[in-house]
Amino acid sequence: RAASSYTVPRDPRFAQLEQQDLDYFRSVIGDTGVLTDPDALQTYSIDWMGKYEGKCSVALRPKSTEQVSKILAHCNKRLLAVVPQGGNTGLVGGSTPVHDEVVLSTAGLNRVLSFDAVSGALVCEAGCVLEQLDAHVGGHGFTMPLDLGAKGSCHIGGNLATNAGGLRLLRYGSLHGSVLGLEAVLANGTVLDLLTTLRKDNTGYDLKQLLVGSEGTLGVITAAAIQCPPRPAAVHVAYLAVPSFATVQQVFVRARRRLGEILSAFEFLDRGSLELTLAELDGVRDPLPSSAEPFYLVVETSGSNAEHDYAKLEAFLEEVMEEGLVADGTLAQDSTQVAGIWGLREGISVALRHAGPVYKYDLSLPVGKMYELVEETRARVAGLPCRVFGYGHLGDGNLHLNVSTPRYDDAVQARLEPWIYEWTAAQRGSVSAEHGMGRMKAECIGYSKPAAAVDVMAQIKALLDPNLILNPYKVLPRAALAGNVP
Ligand code: FAD
Ligand code: 2HG
Ligand code: ZN
Repeated sequence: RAASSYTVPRDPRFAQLEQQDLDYFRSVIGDTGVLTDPDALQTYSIDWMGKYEGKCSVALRPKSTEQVSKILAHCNKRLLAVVPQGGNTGLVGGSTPVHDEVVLSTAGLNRVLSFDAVSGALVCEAGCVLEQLDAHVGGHGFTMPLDLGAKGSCHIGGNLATNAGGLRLLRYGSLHGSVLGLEAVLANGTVLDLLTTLRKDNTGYDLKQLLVGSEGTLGVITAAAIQCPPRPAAVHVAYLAVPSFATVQQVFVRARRRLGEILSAFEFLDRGSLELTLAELDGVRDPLPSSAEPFYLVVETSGSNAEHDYAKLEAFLEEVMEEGLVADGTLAQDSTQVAGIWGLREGISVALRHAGPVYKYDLSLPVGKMYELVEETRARVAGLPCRVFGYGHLGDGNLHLNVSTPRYDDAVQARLEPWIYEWTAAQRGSVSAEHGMGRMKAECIGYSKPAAAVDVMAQIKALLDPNLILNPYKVLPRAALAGNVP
Protein backbone atom coordinates (compact mmCIF):
# COMPACT_ATOMS: atom_id res chain seq x y z
CA ARG A 1 0.00 0.00 0.00
CA ALA A 2 1.34 3.42 -0.90
CA ALA A 3 1.83 5.94 1.89
CA SER A 4 -1.10 8.25 2.51
CA SER A 5 0.53 11.01 4.48
CA TYR A 6 1.99 12.88 1.52
CA THR A 7 -1.37 13.72 0.00
CA VAL A 8 -2.13 17.34 -0.78
CA PRO A 9 -5.28 18.81 -2.37
CA ARG A 10 -5.37 18.91 -6.16
CA ASP A 11 -4.69 22.43 -7.44
CA PRO A 12 -8.06 23.43 -8.97
CA ARG A 13 -6.32 25.73 -11.48
CA PHE A 14 -5.19 22.70 -13.47
CA ALA A 15 -7.33 21.48 -16.34
CA GLN A 16 -8.58 17.89 -16.65
CA LEU A 17 -7.25 15.91 -19.58
CA GLU A 18 -9.70 15.86 -22.51
CA GLN A 19 -10.01 13.92 -25.75
CA GLN A 20 -8.74 16.96 -27.71
CA ASP A 21 -5.50 16.80 -25.68
CA LEU A 22 -4.99 13.14 -26.53
CA ASP A 23 -5.71 13.87 -30.17
CA TYR A 24 -3.12 16.64 -30.15
CA PHE A 25 -0.48 14.46 -28.42
CA ARG A 26 -1.11 11.69 -30.99
CA SER A 27 -0.70 14.15 -33.81
CA VAL A 28 2.71 15.18 -32.41
CA ILE A 29 4.24 11.86 -31.30
CA GLY A 30 2.09 9.20 -32.92
CA ASP A 31 -0.18 6.61 -31.30
CA THR A 32 2.56 4.47 -29.82
CA GLY A 33 4.01 7.34 -27.80
CA VAL A 34 0.69 8.11 -26.08
CA LEU A 35 -0.07 5.54 -23.38
CA THR A 36 -3.56 5.43 -21.88
CA ASP A 37 -4.01 1.76 -21.02
CA PRO A 38 -4.51 1.55 -17.21
CA ASP A 39 -2.12 -1.42 -16.85
CA ALA A 40 0.59 0.37 -18.82
CA LEU A 41 0.03 3.55 -16.80
CA GLN A 42 0.49 1.79 -13.48
CA THR A 43 4.30 1.71 -13.79
CA TYR A 44 4.38 5.45 -14.49
CA SER A 45 2.04 6.27 -11.59
CA ILE A 46 3.91 4.54 -8.77
CA ASP A 47 7.49 4.95 -7.64
CA TRP A 48 10.30 2.44 -7.12
CA MET A 49 9.47 1.96 -3.44
CA GLY A 50 5.74 1.58 -4.02
CA LYS A 51 5.32 4.52 -1.67
CA TYR A 52 4.23 7.49 -3.80
CA GLU A 53 1.33 6.80 -6.13
CA GLY A 54 -0.79 9.15 -8.23
CA LYS A 55 -3.22 8.40 -11.02
CA CYS A 56 -2.12 9.71 -14.38
CA SER A 57 -4.49 9.36 -17.33
CA VAL A 58 -1.74 9.57 -19.89
CA ALA A 59 1.99 8.96 -20.16
CA LEU A 60 3.81 10.48 -23.13
CA ARG A 61 7.01 9.14 -24.66
CA PRO A 62 8.35 11.75 -27.11
CA LYS A 63 11.35 10.91 -29.27
CA SER A 64 12.76 14.36 -29.97
CA THR A 65 13.29 17.74 -28.35
CA GLU A 66 10.89 19.28 -30.83
CA GLN A 67 8.16 16.89 -29.70
CA VAL A 68 8.86 17.74 -26.04
CA SER A 69 8.61 21.40 -26.93
CA LYS A 70 5.23 20.97 -28.64
CA ILE A 71 3.85 18.90 -25.76
CA LEU A 72 4.91 21.44 -23.14
CA ALA A 73 3.63 24.42 -25.14
CA HIS A 74 0.26 22.69 -25.38
CA CYS A 75 0.15 21.74 -21.68
CA ASN A 76 1.14 25.27 -20.70
CA LYS A 77 -1.62 26.79 -22.82
CA ARG A 78 -4.19 24.30 -21.52
CA LEU A 79 -2.95 24.45 -17.89
CA LEU A 80 -2.28 20.72 -17.78
CA ALA A 81 0.19 19.82 -15.03
CA VAL A 82 3.19 17.70 -16.09
CA VAL A 83 5.58 15.35 -14.26
CA PRO A 84 8.88 14.73 -16.07
CA GLN A 85 9.96 11.13 -15.53
CA GLY A 86 13.25 9.39 -16.27
CA GLY A 87 13.97 5.88 -14.96
CA ASN A 88 11.54 6.39 -12.04
CA THR A 89 14.15 5.33 -9.49
CA GLY A 90 13.98 8.51 -7.40
CA LEU A 91 13.49 7.98 -3.68
CA VAL A 92 11.54 11.10 -2.66
CA GLY A 93 8.34 10.82 -4.70
CA GLY A 94 9.46 13.38 -7.29
CA SER A 95 8.94 11.33 -10.44
CA THR A 96 5.34 10.20 -10.06
CA PRO A 97 2.10 12.18 -10.24
CA VAL A 98 0.48 13.29 -7.00
CA HIS A 99 -2.94 13.51 -8.67
CA ASP A 100 -3.63 13.24 -12.40
CA GLU A 101 -0.61 15.07 -13.85
CA VAL A 102 0.52 14.13 -17.36
CA VAL A 103 3.64 11.95 -17.17
CA LEU A 104 6.30 13.04 -19.66
CA SER A 105 8.75 10.16 -19.92
CA THR A 106 12.25 10.58 -21.40
CA ALA A 107 12.51 6.86 -22.24
CA GLY A 108 12.28 7.58 -25.98
CA LEU A 109 15.14 10.09 -25.91
CA ASN A 110 17.85 7.48 -25.74
CA ARG A 111 20.50 8.20 -28.34
CA VAL A 112 24.17 8.85 -27.79
CA LEU A 113 24.89 11.87 -29.97
CA SER A 114 28.68 12.02 -29.86
CA PHE A 115 31.76 11.09 -27.87
CA ASP A 116 35.08 12.86 -28.11
CA ALA A 117 37.76 10.29 -27.33
CA VAL A 118 40.36 13.02 -26.81
CA SER A 119 38.54 15.27 -24.34
CA GLY A 120 36.18 12.64 -22.90
CA ALA A 121 33.11 14.78 -23.64
CA LEU A 122 29.96 12.69 -24.05
CA VAL A 123 26.85 14.20 -25.63
CA CYS A 124 23.65 12.20 -25.30
CA GLU A 125 19.91 12.45 -24.97
CA ALA A 126 18.39 12.63 -21.51
CA GLY A 127 16.79 9.18 -21.53
CA CYS A 128 20.04 7.23 -21.92
CA VAL A 129 20.45 4.71 -19.10
CA LEU A 130 23.50 5.40 -16.94
CA GLU A 131 24.90 1.86 -17.14
CA GLN A 132 24.60 1.84 -20.93
CA LEU A 133 26.42 5.16 -21.12
CA ASP A 134 29.19 3.76 -18.93
CA ALA A 135 29.51 0.78 -21.29
CA HIS A 136 29.57 3.13 -24.27
CA VAL A 137 32.32 5.41 -22.97
CA GLY A 138 34.07 2.35 -21.49
CA GLY A 139 34.63 1.18 -25.05
CA HIS A 140 36.77 4.28 -25.55
CA GLY A 141 38.70 3.89 -22.29
CA PHE A 142 36.57 6.34 -20.27
CA THR A 143 34.07 6.05 -17.44
CA MET A 144 30.99 7.96 -16.32
CA PRO A 145 31.80 10.29 -13.43
CA LEU A 146 28.96 8.89 -11.35
CA ASP A 147 27.87 5.43 -10.25
CA LEU A 148 24.88 4.34 -8.22
CA GLY A 149 22.90 1.24 -7.37
CA ALA A 150 20.11 2.26 -9.76
CA LYS A 151 22.51 2.50 -12.74
CA GLY A 152 20.68 -0.21 -14.69
CA SER A 153 17.46 1.87 -14.83
CA CYS A 154 18.13 5.54 -14.04
CA HIS A 155 18.51 8.02 -16.90
CA ILE A 156 21.24 10.62 -17.20
CA GLY A 157 18.51 13.28 -17.39
CA GLY A 158 17.11 12.03 -14.07
CA ASN A 159 20.59 11.99 -12.59
CA LEU A 160 21.08 15.61 -13.59
CA ALA A 161 17.60 16.62 -12.46
CA THR A 162 18.29 15.16 -9.00
CA ASN A 163 21.99 16.08 -8.99
CA ALA A 164 22.59 12.45 -7.99
CA GLY A 165 25.68 11.83 -5.87
CA GLY A 166 26.39 8.13 -5.53
CA LEU A 167 29.45 6.04 -4.95
CA ARG A 168 32.10 8.00 -6.84
CA LEU A 169 31.37 11.56 -5.75
CA LEU A 170 34.35 11.43 -3.40
CA ARG A 171 36.60 11.07 -6.43
CA TYR A 172 34.90 12.88 -9.31
CA GLY A 173 32.83 15.48 -7.47
CA SER A 174 29.19 16.37 -8.08
CA LEU A 175 27.42 16.62 -11.43
CA HIS A 176 27.61 20.40 -11.14
CA GLY A 177 31.29 19.95 -11.98
CA SER A 178 30.94 17.20 -14.61
CA VAL A 179 28.15 18.72 -16.67
CA LEU A 180 29.52 20.63 -19.64
CA GLY A 181 26.26 21.49 -21.31
CA LEU A 182 22.54 20.89 -21.34
CA GLU A 183 19.54 21.18 -23.56
CA ALA A 184 16.25 21.80 -21.79
CA VAL A 185 12.71 22.72 -22.71
CA LEU A 186 10.95 25.32 -20.57
CA ALA A 187 7.30 25.08 -19.57
CA ASN A 188 6.15 27.28 -22.47
CA GLY A 189 8.01 25.12 -25.01
CA THR A 190 11.09 27.33 -25.39
CA VAL A 191 14.15 25.22 -26.15
CA LEU A 192 17.24 26.32 -24.21
CA ASP A 193 20.18 25.04 -26.23
CA LEU A 194 23.13 25.13 -23.84
CA LEU A 195 24.60 21.93 -25.23
CA THR A 196 28.25 22.91 -25.60
CA THR A 197 31.22 20.76 -24.64
CA LEU A 198 33.52 23.58 -23.58
CA ARG A 199 35.49 23.22 -20.37
CA LYS A 200 35.50 26.95 -19.90
CA ASP A 201 32.66 29.32 -20.71
CA ASN A 202 32.02 32.41 -18.62
CA THR A 203 29.53 34.10 -20.92
CA GLY A 204 26.90 35.38 -18.53
CA TYR A 205 25.01 33.38 -15.91
CA ASP A 206 25.53 29.63 -15.98
CA LEU A 207 21.90 28.70 -16.61
CA LYS A 208 22.51 24.98 -16.99
CA GLN A 209 23.43 24.79 -13.31
CA LEU A 210 19.91 25.91 -12.42
CA LEU A 211 18.54 22.82 -14.12
CA VAL A 212 20.93 20.52 -12.25
CA GLY A 213 19.06 19.48 -9.09
CA SER A 214 15.83 21.23 -10.11
CA GLU A 215 13.89 17.92 -10.00
CA GLY A 216 11.69 18.61 -12.99
CA THR A 217 10.32 21.90 -11.65
CA LEU A 218 12.13 24.36 -13.97
CA GLY A 219 12.26 22.57 -17.31
CA VAL A 220 12.61 19.20 -19.00
CA ILE A 221 16.21 18.23 -19.68
CA THR A 222 16.34 16.69 -23.14
CA ALA A 223 20.10 16.25 -23.70
CA ALA A 224 23.36 16.66 -21.84
CA ALA A 225 27.11 16.92 -22.34
CA ILE A 226 29.13 15.20 -19.63
CA GLN A 227 32.86 15.31 -18.97
CA CYS A 228 34.01 11.69 -18.56
CA PRO A 229 37.28 10.84 -16.80
CA PRO A 230 39.63 8.15 -18.13
CA ARG A 231 38.63 4.67 -16.97
CA PRO A 232 40.99 3.72 -14.14
CA ALA A 233 43.34 0.92 -15.15
CA ALA A 234 43.41 -0.50 -11.64
CA VAL A 235 40.53 -0.74 -9.16
CA HIS A 236 41.02 -2.31 -5.74
CA VAL A 237 38.44 -2.80 -3.04
CA ALA A 238 38.95 -3.53 0.65
CA TYR A 239 36.17 -4.59 3.00
CA LEU A 240 36.89 -3.87 6.66
CA ALA A 241 35.22 -4.74 9.95
CA VAL A 242 35.47 -1.96 12.52
CA PRO A 243 34.68 -2.06 16.26
CA SER A 244 33.12 1.40 16.75
CA PHE A 245 31.95 4.48 14.89
CA ALA A 246 34.74 6.52 16.49
CA THR A 247 37.17 4.06 14.90
CA VAL A 248 35.40 4.34 11.54
CA GLN A 249 36.33 8.02 11.54
CA GLN A 250 39.94 7.31 12.40
CA VAL A 251 40.15 4.81 9.55
CA PHE A 252 38.79 7.49 7.21
CA VAL A 253 41.50 9.93 8.29
CA ARG A 254 44.17 7.24 7.66
CA ALA A 255 42.65 6.33 4.29
CA ARG A 256 42.78 9.91 3.06
CA ARG A 257 46.31 10.37 4.30
CA ARG A 258 47.67 7.05 3.00
CA LEU A 259 45.69 6.63 -0.21
CA GLY A 260 45.49 10.27 -1.27
CA GLU A 261 44.42 10.79 -4.84
CA ILE A 262 43.66 7.12 -5.56
CA LEU A 263 40.92 6.88 -2.90
CA SER A 264 37.70 6.65 -4.92
CA ALA A 265 35.06 5.53 -2.41
CA PHE A 266 34.69 5.32 1.35
CA GLU A 267 31.35 3.77 2.27
CA PHE A 268 30.02 2.47 5.59
CA LEU A 269 27.25 0.13 6.66
CA ASP A 270 26.16 -0.98 10.08
CA ARG A 271 25.79 -4.60 11.08
CA GLY A 272 22.02 -4.46 10.78
CA SER A 273 22.29 -3.32 7.15
CA LEU A 274 24.69 -6.19 6.45
CA GLU A 275 22.47 -8.82 8.07
CA LEU A 276 19.33 -7.55 6.37
CA THR A 277 20.97 -7.59 2.93
CA LEU A 278 22.34 -11.11 3.42
CA ALA A 279 18.91 -12.28 4.57
CA GLU A 280 16.88 -10.59 1.82
CA LEU A 281 19.03 -10.98 -1.30
CA ASP A 282 20.07 -14.22 -2.92
CA GLY A 283 23.53 -14.14 -4.38
CA VAL A 284 25.00 -11.63 -1.93
CA ARG A 285 27.78 -13.17 0.15
CA ASP A 286 29.28 -12.03 3.45
CA PRO A 287 32.88 -11.01 2.62
CA LEU A 288 33.91 -11.63 6.27
CA PRO A 289 31.65 -14.45 7.48
CA SER A 290 33.45 -14.96 10.79
CA SER A 291 33.37 -11.34 11.85
CA ALA A 292 30.67 -9.78 14.05
CA GLU A 293 31.68 -6.13 14.36
CA PRO A 294 29.13 -3.28 14.50
CA PHE A 295 30.47 -1.45 11.39
CA TYR A 296 31.80 -2.33 7.96
CA LEU A 297 33.63 -0.22 5.40
CA VAL A 298 34.02 -0.46 1.65
CA VAL A 299 37.21 1.33 0.67
CA GLU A 300 37.98 1.61 -3.05
CA THR A 301 41.03 2.87 -4.87
CA SER A 302 41.14 3.74 -8.57
CA GLY A 303 44.44 4.48 -10.22
CA SER A 304 46.66 3.83 -13.16
CA ASN A 305 49.23 1.41 -11.74
CA ALA A 306 47.88 -1.82 -10.23
CA GLU A 307 51.05 -2.81 -8.36
CA HIS A 308 51.64 0.64 -7.00
CA ASP A 309 48.00 1.06 -5.89
CA TYR A 310 47.88 -2.41 -4.34
CA ALA A 311 51.05 -1.69 -2.37
CA LYS A 312 49.53 1.57 -1.08
CA LEU A 313 46.35 -0.18 -0.05
CA GLU A 314 48.32 -2.93 1.72
CA ALA A 315 50.38 -0.34 3.61
CA PHE A 316 47.18 1.42 4.66
CA LEU A 317 45.67 -1.89 5.81
CA GLU A 318 48.77 -2.81 7.78
CA GLU A 319 48.69 0.53 9.54
CA VAL A 320 45.03 0.37 10.55
CA MET A 321 45.34 -3.29 11.61
CA GLU A 322 48.46 -2.65 13.69
CA GLU A 323 46.83 0.29 15.38
CA GLY A 324 43.86 -1.94 16.19
CA LEU A 325 41.45 0.29 14.27
CA VAL A 326 40.27 -2.56 12.08
CA ALA A 327 39.28 -5.92 13.57
CA ASP A 328 39.28 -7.85 10.33
CA GLY A 329 39.56 -7.13 6.63
CA THR A 330 39.76 -8.60 3.18
CA LEU A 331 41.07 -7.32 -0.13
CA ALA A 332 39.15 -8.33 -3.24
CA GLN A 333 41.44 -10.48 -5.36
CA ASP A 334 39.70 -10.18 -8.71
CA SER A 335 36.89 -8.35 -10.46
CA THR A 336 34.34 -10.95 -9.29
CA GLN A 337 35.19 -10.23 -5.67
CA VAL A 338 35.15 -6.49 -6.34
CA ALA A 339 31.67 -6.86 -7.83
CA GLY A 340 30.60 -9.03 -4.87
CA ILE A 341 31.53 -6.38 -2.30
CA TRP A 342 29.86 -3.61 -4.31
CA GLY A 343 26.82 -5.89 -4.80
CA LEU A 344 26.47 -6.04 -1.03
CA ARG A 345 26.76 -2.27 -0.58
CA GLU A 346 24.47 -1.41 -3.50
CA GLY A 347 22.02 -4.11 -2.46
CA ILE A 348 21.09 -2.47 0.86
CA SER A 349 18.27 -0.31 -0.51
CA VAL A 350 17.00 -3.22 -2.61
CA ALA A 351 16.99 -5.40 0.51
CA LEU A 352 15.12 -2.70 2.41
CA ARG A 353 12.49 -2.60 -0.32
CA HIS A 354 12.14 -6.40 -0.10
CA ALA A 355 11.70 -6.08 3.66
CA GLY A 356 8.67 -3.81 3.25
CA PRO A 357 7.69 -0.18 3.74
CA VAL A 358 10.53 2.12 4.65
CA TYR A 359 11.00 5.71 5.79
CA LYS A 360 14.17 7.08 4.20
CA TYR A 361 16.23 10.02 5.36
CA ASP A 362 19.16 11.17 3.25
CA LEU A 363 21.15 13.58 5.39
CA SER A 364 24.35 15.57 5.24
CA LEU A 365 25.83 15.74 8.72
CA PRO A 366 29.21 16.30 10.33
CA VAL A 367 30.79 12.82 10.17
CA GLY A 368 31.18 12.72 13.96
CA LYS A 369 27.41 13.12 14.41
CA MET A 370 26.21 10.66 11.77
CA TYR A 371 25.75 7.56 13.88
CA GLU A 372 24.57 9.45 16.95
CA LEU A 373 21.41 10.20 14.99
CA VAL A 374 20.94 6.52 14.11
CA GLU A 375 21.20 5.56 17.78
CA GLU A 376 18.88 8.33 18.93
CA THR A 377 16.37 7.33 16.26
CA ARG A 378 16.43 3.77 17.58
CA ALA A 379 15.69 5.04 21.06
CA ARG A 380 12.93 7.25 19.73
CA VAL A 381 11.03 4.43 18.02
CA ALA A 382 11.52 1.96 20.88
CA GLY A 383 8.27 0.10 21.41
CA LEU A 384 7.15 0.59 17.79
CA PRO A 385 7.57 -2.17 15.20
CA CYS A 386 10.55 -0.44 13.56
CA ARG A 387 14.04 -1.51 12.54
CA VAL A 388 16.57 1.29 12.12
CA PHE A 389 19.48 1.05 9.67
CA GLY A 390 22.41 3.39 9.06
CA TYR A 391 24.75 3.35 6.08
CA GLY A 392 25.99 5.69 3.39
CA HIS A 393 28.70 7.72 1.79
CA LEU A 394 30.82 8.39 4.86
CA GLY A 395 33.53 10.02 2.78
CA ASP A 396 30.97 12.67 1.75
CA GLY A 397 29.35 13.08 5.18
CA ASN A 398 26.12 11.56 3.80
CA LEU A 399 24.07 9.30 6.06
CA HIS A 400 21.26 7.10 4.75
CA LEU A 401 19.03 6.57 7.75
CA ASN A 402 16.32 4.01 6.97
CA VAL A 403 13.46 2.97 9.22
CA SER A 404 11.77 -0.22 8.10
CA THR A 405 8.21 -0.94 9.25
CA PRO A 406 5.54 -3.56 8.52
CA ARG A 407 3.23 -0.86 7.05
CA TYR A 408 3.24 2.87 6.34
CA ASP A 409 1.91 4.28 9.55
CA ASP A 410 1.26 7.95 10.33
CA ALA A 411 2.07 7.32 14.01
CA VAL A 412 5.54 6.02 13.11
CA GLN A 413 6.11 8.91 10.74
CA ALA A 414 5.02 11.43 13.37
CA ARG A 415 7.63 9.99 15.72
CA LEU A 416 10.33 10.49 13.07
CA GLU A 417 9.32 13.78 11.49
CA PRO A 418 9.94 16.62 12.02
CA TRP A 419 12.27 15.41 14.80
CA ILE A 420 14.92 14.08 12.35
CA TYR A 421 14.79 17.30 10.35
CA GLU A 422 15.10 19.42 13.49
CA TRP A 423 18.03 17.32 14.68
CA THR A 424 19.71 17.78 11.31
CA ALA A 425 19.04 21.53 11.26
CA ALA A 426 20.56 21.86 14.73
CA GLN A 427 23.81 20.49 13.23
CA ARG A 428 23.50 22.82 10.25
CA GLY A 429 23.16 19.70 8.15
CA SER A 430 21.10 19.15 5.00
CA VAL A 431 17.77 17.32 4.89
CA SER A 432 18.60 16.29 1.34
CA ALA A 433 22.20 15.32 0.69
CA GLU A 434 21.66 13.71 -2.72
CA HIS A 435 18.13 12.38 -3.29
CA GLY A 436 16.34 15.73 -3.58
CA MET A 437 13.16 17.07 -1.99
CA GLY A 438 10.47 15.66 -4.31
CA ARG A 439 7.04 15.21 -2.81
CA MET A 440 8.44 13.89 0.44
CA LYS A 441 10.21 17.03 1.56
CA ALA A 442 8.39 19.80 -0.32
CA GLU A 443 7.51 21.46 2.98
CA CYS A 444 10.92 20.86 4.57
CA ILE A 445 13.33 23.13 2.76
CA GLY A 446 13.27 25.62 5.65
CA TYR A 447 15.29 23.18 7.76
CA SER A 448 18.30 23.69 5.49
CA LYS A 449 17.78 26.98 3.66
CA PRO A 450 16.93 30.49 4.90
CA ALA A 451 13.60 32.06 3.95
CA ALA A 452 15.31 34.62 1.71
CA ALA A 453 16.88 31.83 -0.37
CA VAL A 454 13.58 29.96 -0.66
CA ASP A 455 11.94 33.18 -1.80
CA VAL A 456 14.51 33.62 -4.59
CA MET A 457 13.92 29.99 -5.61
CA ALA A 458 10.16 30.65 -5.82
CA GLN A 459 10.82 33.71 -8.01
CA ILE A 460 13.06 31.67 -10.33
CA LYS A 461 10.36 29.01 -10.53
CA ALA A 462 7.74 31.64 -11.43
CA LEU A 463 10.04 33.18 -14.05
CA LEU A 464 10.74 29.90 -15.85
CA ASP A 465 7.34 28.30 -15.31
CA PRO A 466 4.83 31.13 -14.74
CA ASN A 467 1.81 28.82 -14.73
CA LEU A 468 3.56 26.47 -12.29
CA ILE A 469 2.64 23.43 -14.42
CA LEU A 470 5.96 21.60 -14.03
CA ASN A 471 6.05 19.01 -11.28
CA PRO A 472 3.55 20.69 -8.97
CA TYR A 473 3.43 19.83 -5.24
CA LYS A 474 7.17 19.09 -5.28
CA VAL A 475 10.41 20.63 -3.99
CA LEU A 476 9.20 24.08 -2.81
CA PRO A 477 6.67 24.74 -0.03
CA ARG A 478 3.19 25.76 -1.06
CA ALA A 479 3.40 28.96 0.97
CA ALA A 480 6.57 30.04 -0.85
CA LEU A 481 4.83 29.67 -4.21
CA ALA A 482 1.51 31.13 -3.11
CA GLY A 483 2.48 34.70 -4.02
CA ASN A 484 3.41 33.55 -7.53
CA VAL A 485 0.23 31.69 -8.46
CA PRO A 486 -1.03 33.37 -11.65
P1 FAD B 1 13.38 9.79 -11.88
O1 FAD B 1 13.23 9.00 -10.65
O2 FAD B 1 12.53 9.41 -13.01
O3 FAD B 1 13.12 11.33 -11.54
C1 FAD B 1 13.74 11.94 -10.45
C2 FAD B 1 13.37 13.44 -10.45
O4 FAD B 1 13.93 14.08 -11.58
C3 FAD B 1 11.89 13.71 -10.53
O5 FAD B 1 11.60 14.88 -9.81
C4 FAD B 1 11.64 13.94 -12.02
O6 FAD B 1 10.53 14.78 -12.24
C5 FAD B 1 12.92 14.60 -12.45
N1 FAD B 1 13.35 14.29 -13.81
C6 FAD B 1 13.67 13.07 -14.32
N2 FAD B 1 14.10 13.20 -15.59
C7 FAD B 1 14.06 14.52 -15.88
C8 FAD B 1 14.38 15.28 -17.04
N3 FAD B 1 14.85 14.71 -18.14
N4 FAD B 1 14.22 16.62 -16.98
C9 FAD B 1 13.76 17.23 -15.87
N5 FAD B 1 13.43 16.55 -14.75
C10 FAD B 1 13.57 15.21 -14.76
N6 FAD B 1 20.71 8.70 -5.67
C11 FAD B 1 21.90 9.21 -5.37
O7 FAD B 1 22.08 10.43 -5.41
N7 FAD B 1 22.95 8.40 -5.00
C12 FAD B 1 22.82 7.05 -4.94
O8 FAD B 1 23.77 6.36 -4.57
C13 FAD B 1 21.56 6.49 -5.29
N8 FAD B 1 21.40 5.16 -5.29
C14 FAD B 1 20.19 4.65 -5.59
C15 FAD B 1 20.05 3.27 -5.57
C16 FAD B 1 18.83 2.68 -5.86
C17 FAD B 1 18.68 1.19 -5.84
C18 FAD B 1 17.72 3.51 -6.20
C19 FAD B 1 16.38 2.91 -6.53
C20 FAD B 1 17.87 4.89 -6.24
C21 FAD B 1 19.08 5.48 -5.93
N9 FAD B 1 19.27 6.87 -5.94
C22 FAD B 1 20.50 7.38 -5.64
C23 FAD B 1 18.16 7.82 -6.20
C24 FAD B 1 18.40 8.68 -7.42
O9 FAD B 1 17.78 9.93 -7.31
C25 FAD B 1 18.06 8.07 -8.71
O10 FAD B 1 18.47 6.76 -8.85
C26 FAD B 1 18.45 8.82 -10.00
O11 FAD B 1 19.28 9.94 -9.94
C27 FAD B 1 17.16 9.27 -10.58
O12 FAD B 1 17.18 9.07 -11.95
P2 FAD B 1 15.87 8.64 -12.72
O13 FAD B 1 16.16 8.69 -14.16
O14 FAD B 1 15.34 7.36 -12.20
O15 FAD B 1 14.89 9.85 -12.33
C1 2HG C 1 22.59 4.48 -1.72
O1 2HG C 1 23.58 5.15 -1.43
C2 2HG C 1 21.39 5.19 -2.27
O2 2HG C 1 22.58 3.24 -1.65
C3 2HG C 1 20.07 4.73 -1.65
O3 2HG C 1 21.52 6.56 -2.22
C4 2HG C 1 19.96 5.09 -0.21
O4 2HG C 1 18.01 3.76 -0.04
C5 2HG C 1 18.68 4.63 0.48
O5 2HG C 1 18.39 5.15 1.55
ZN1 ZN D 1 23.41 7.23 -1.56
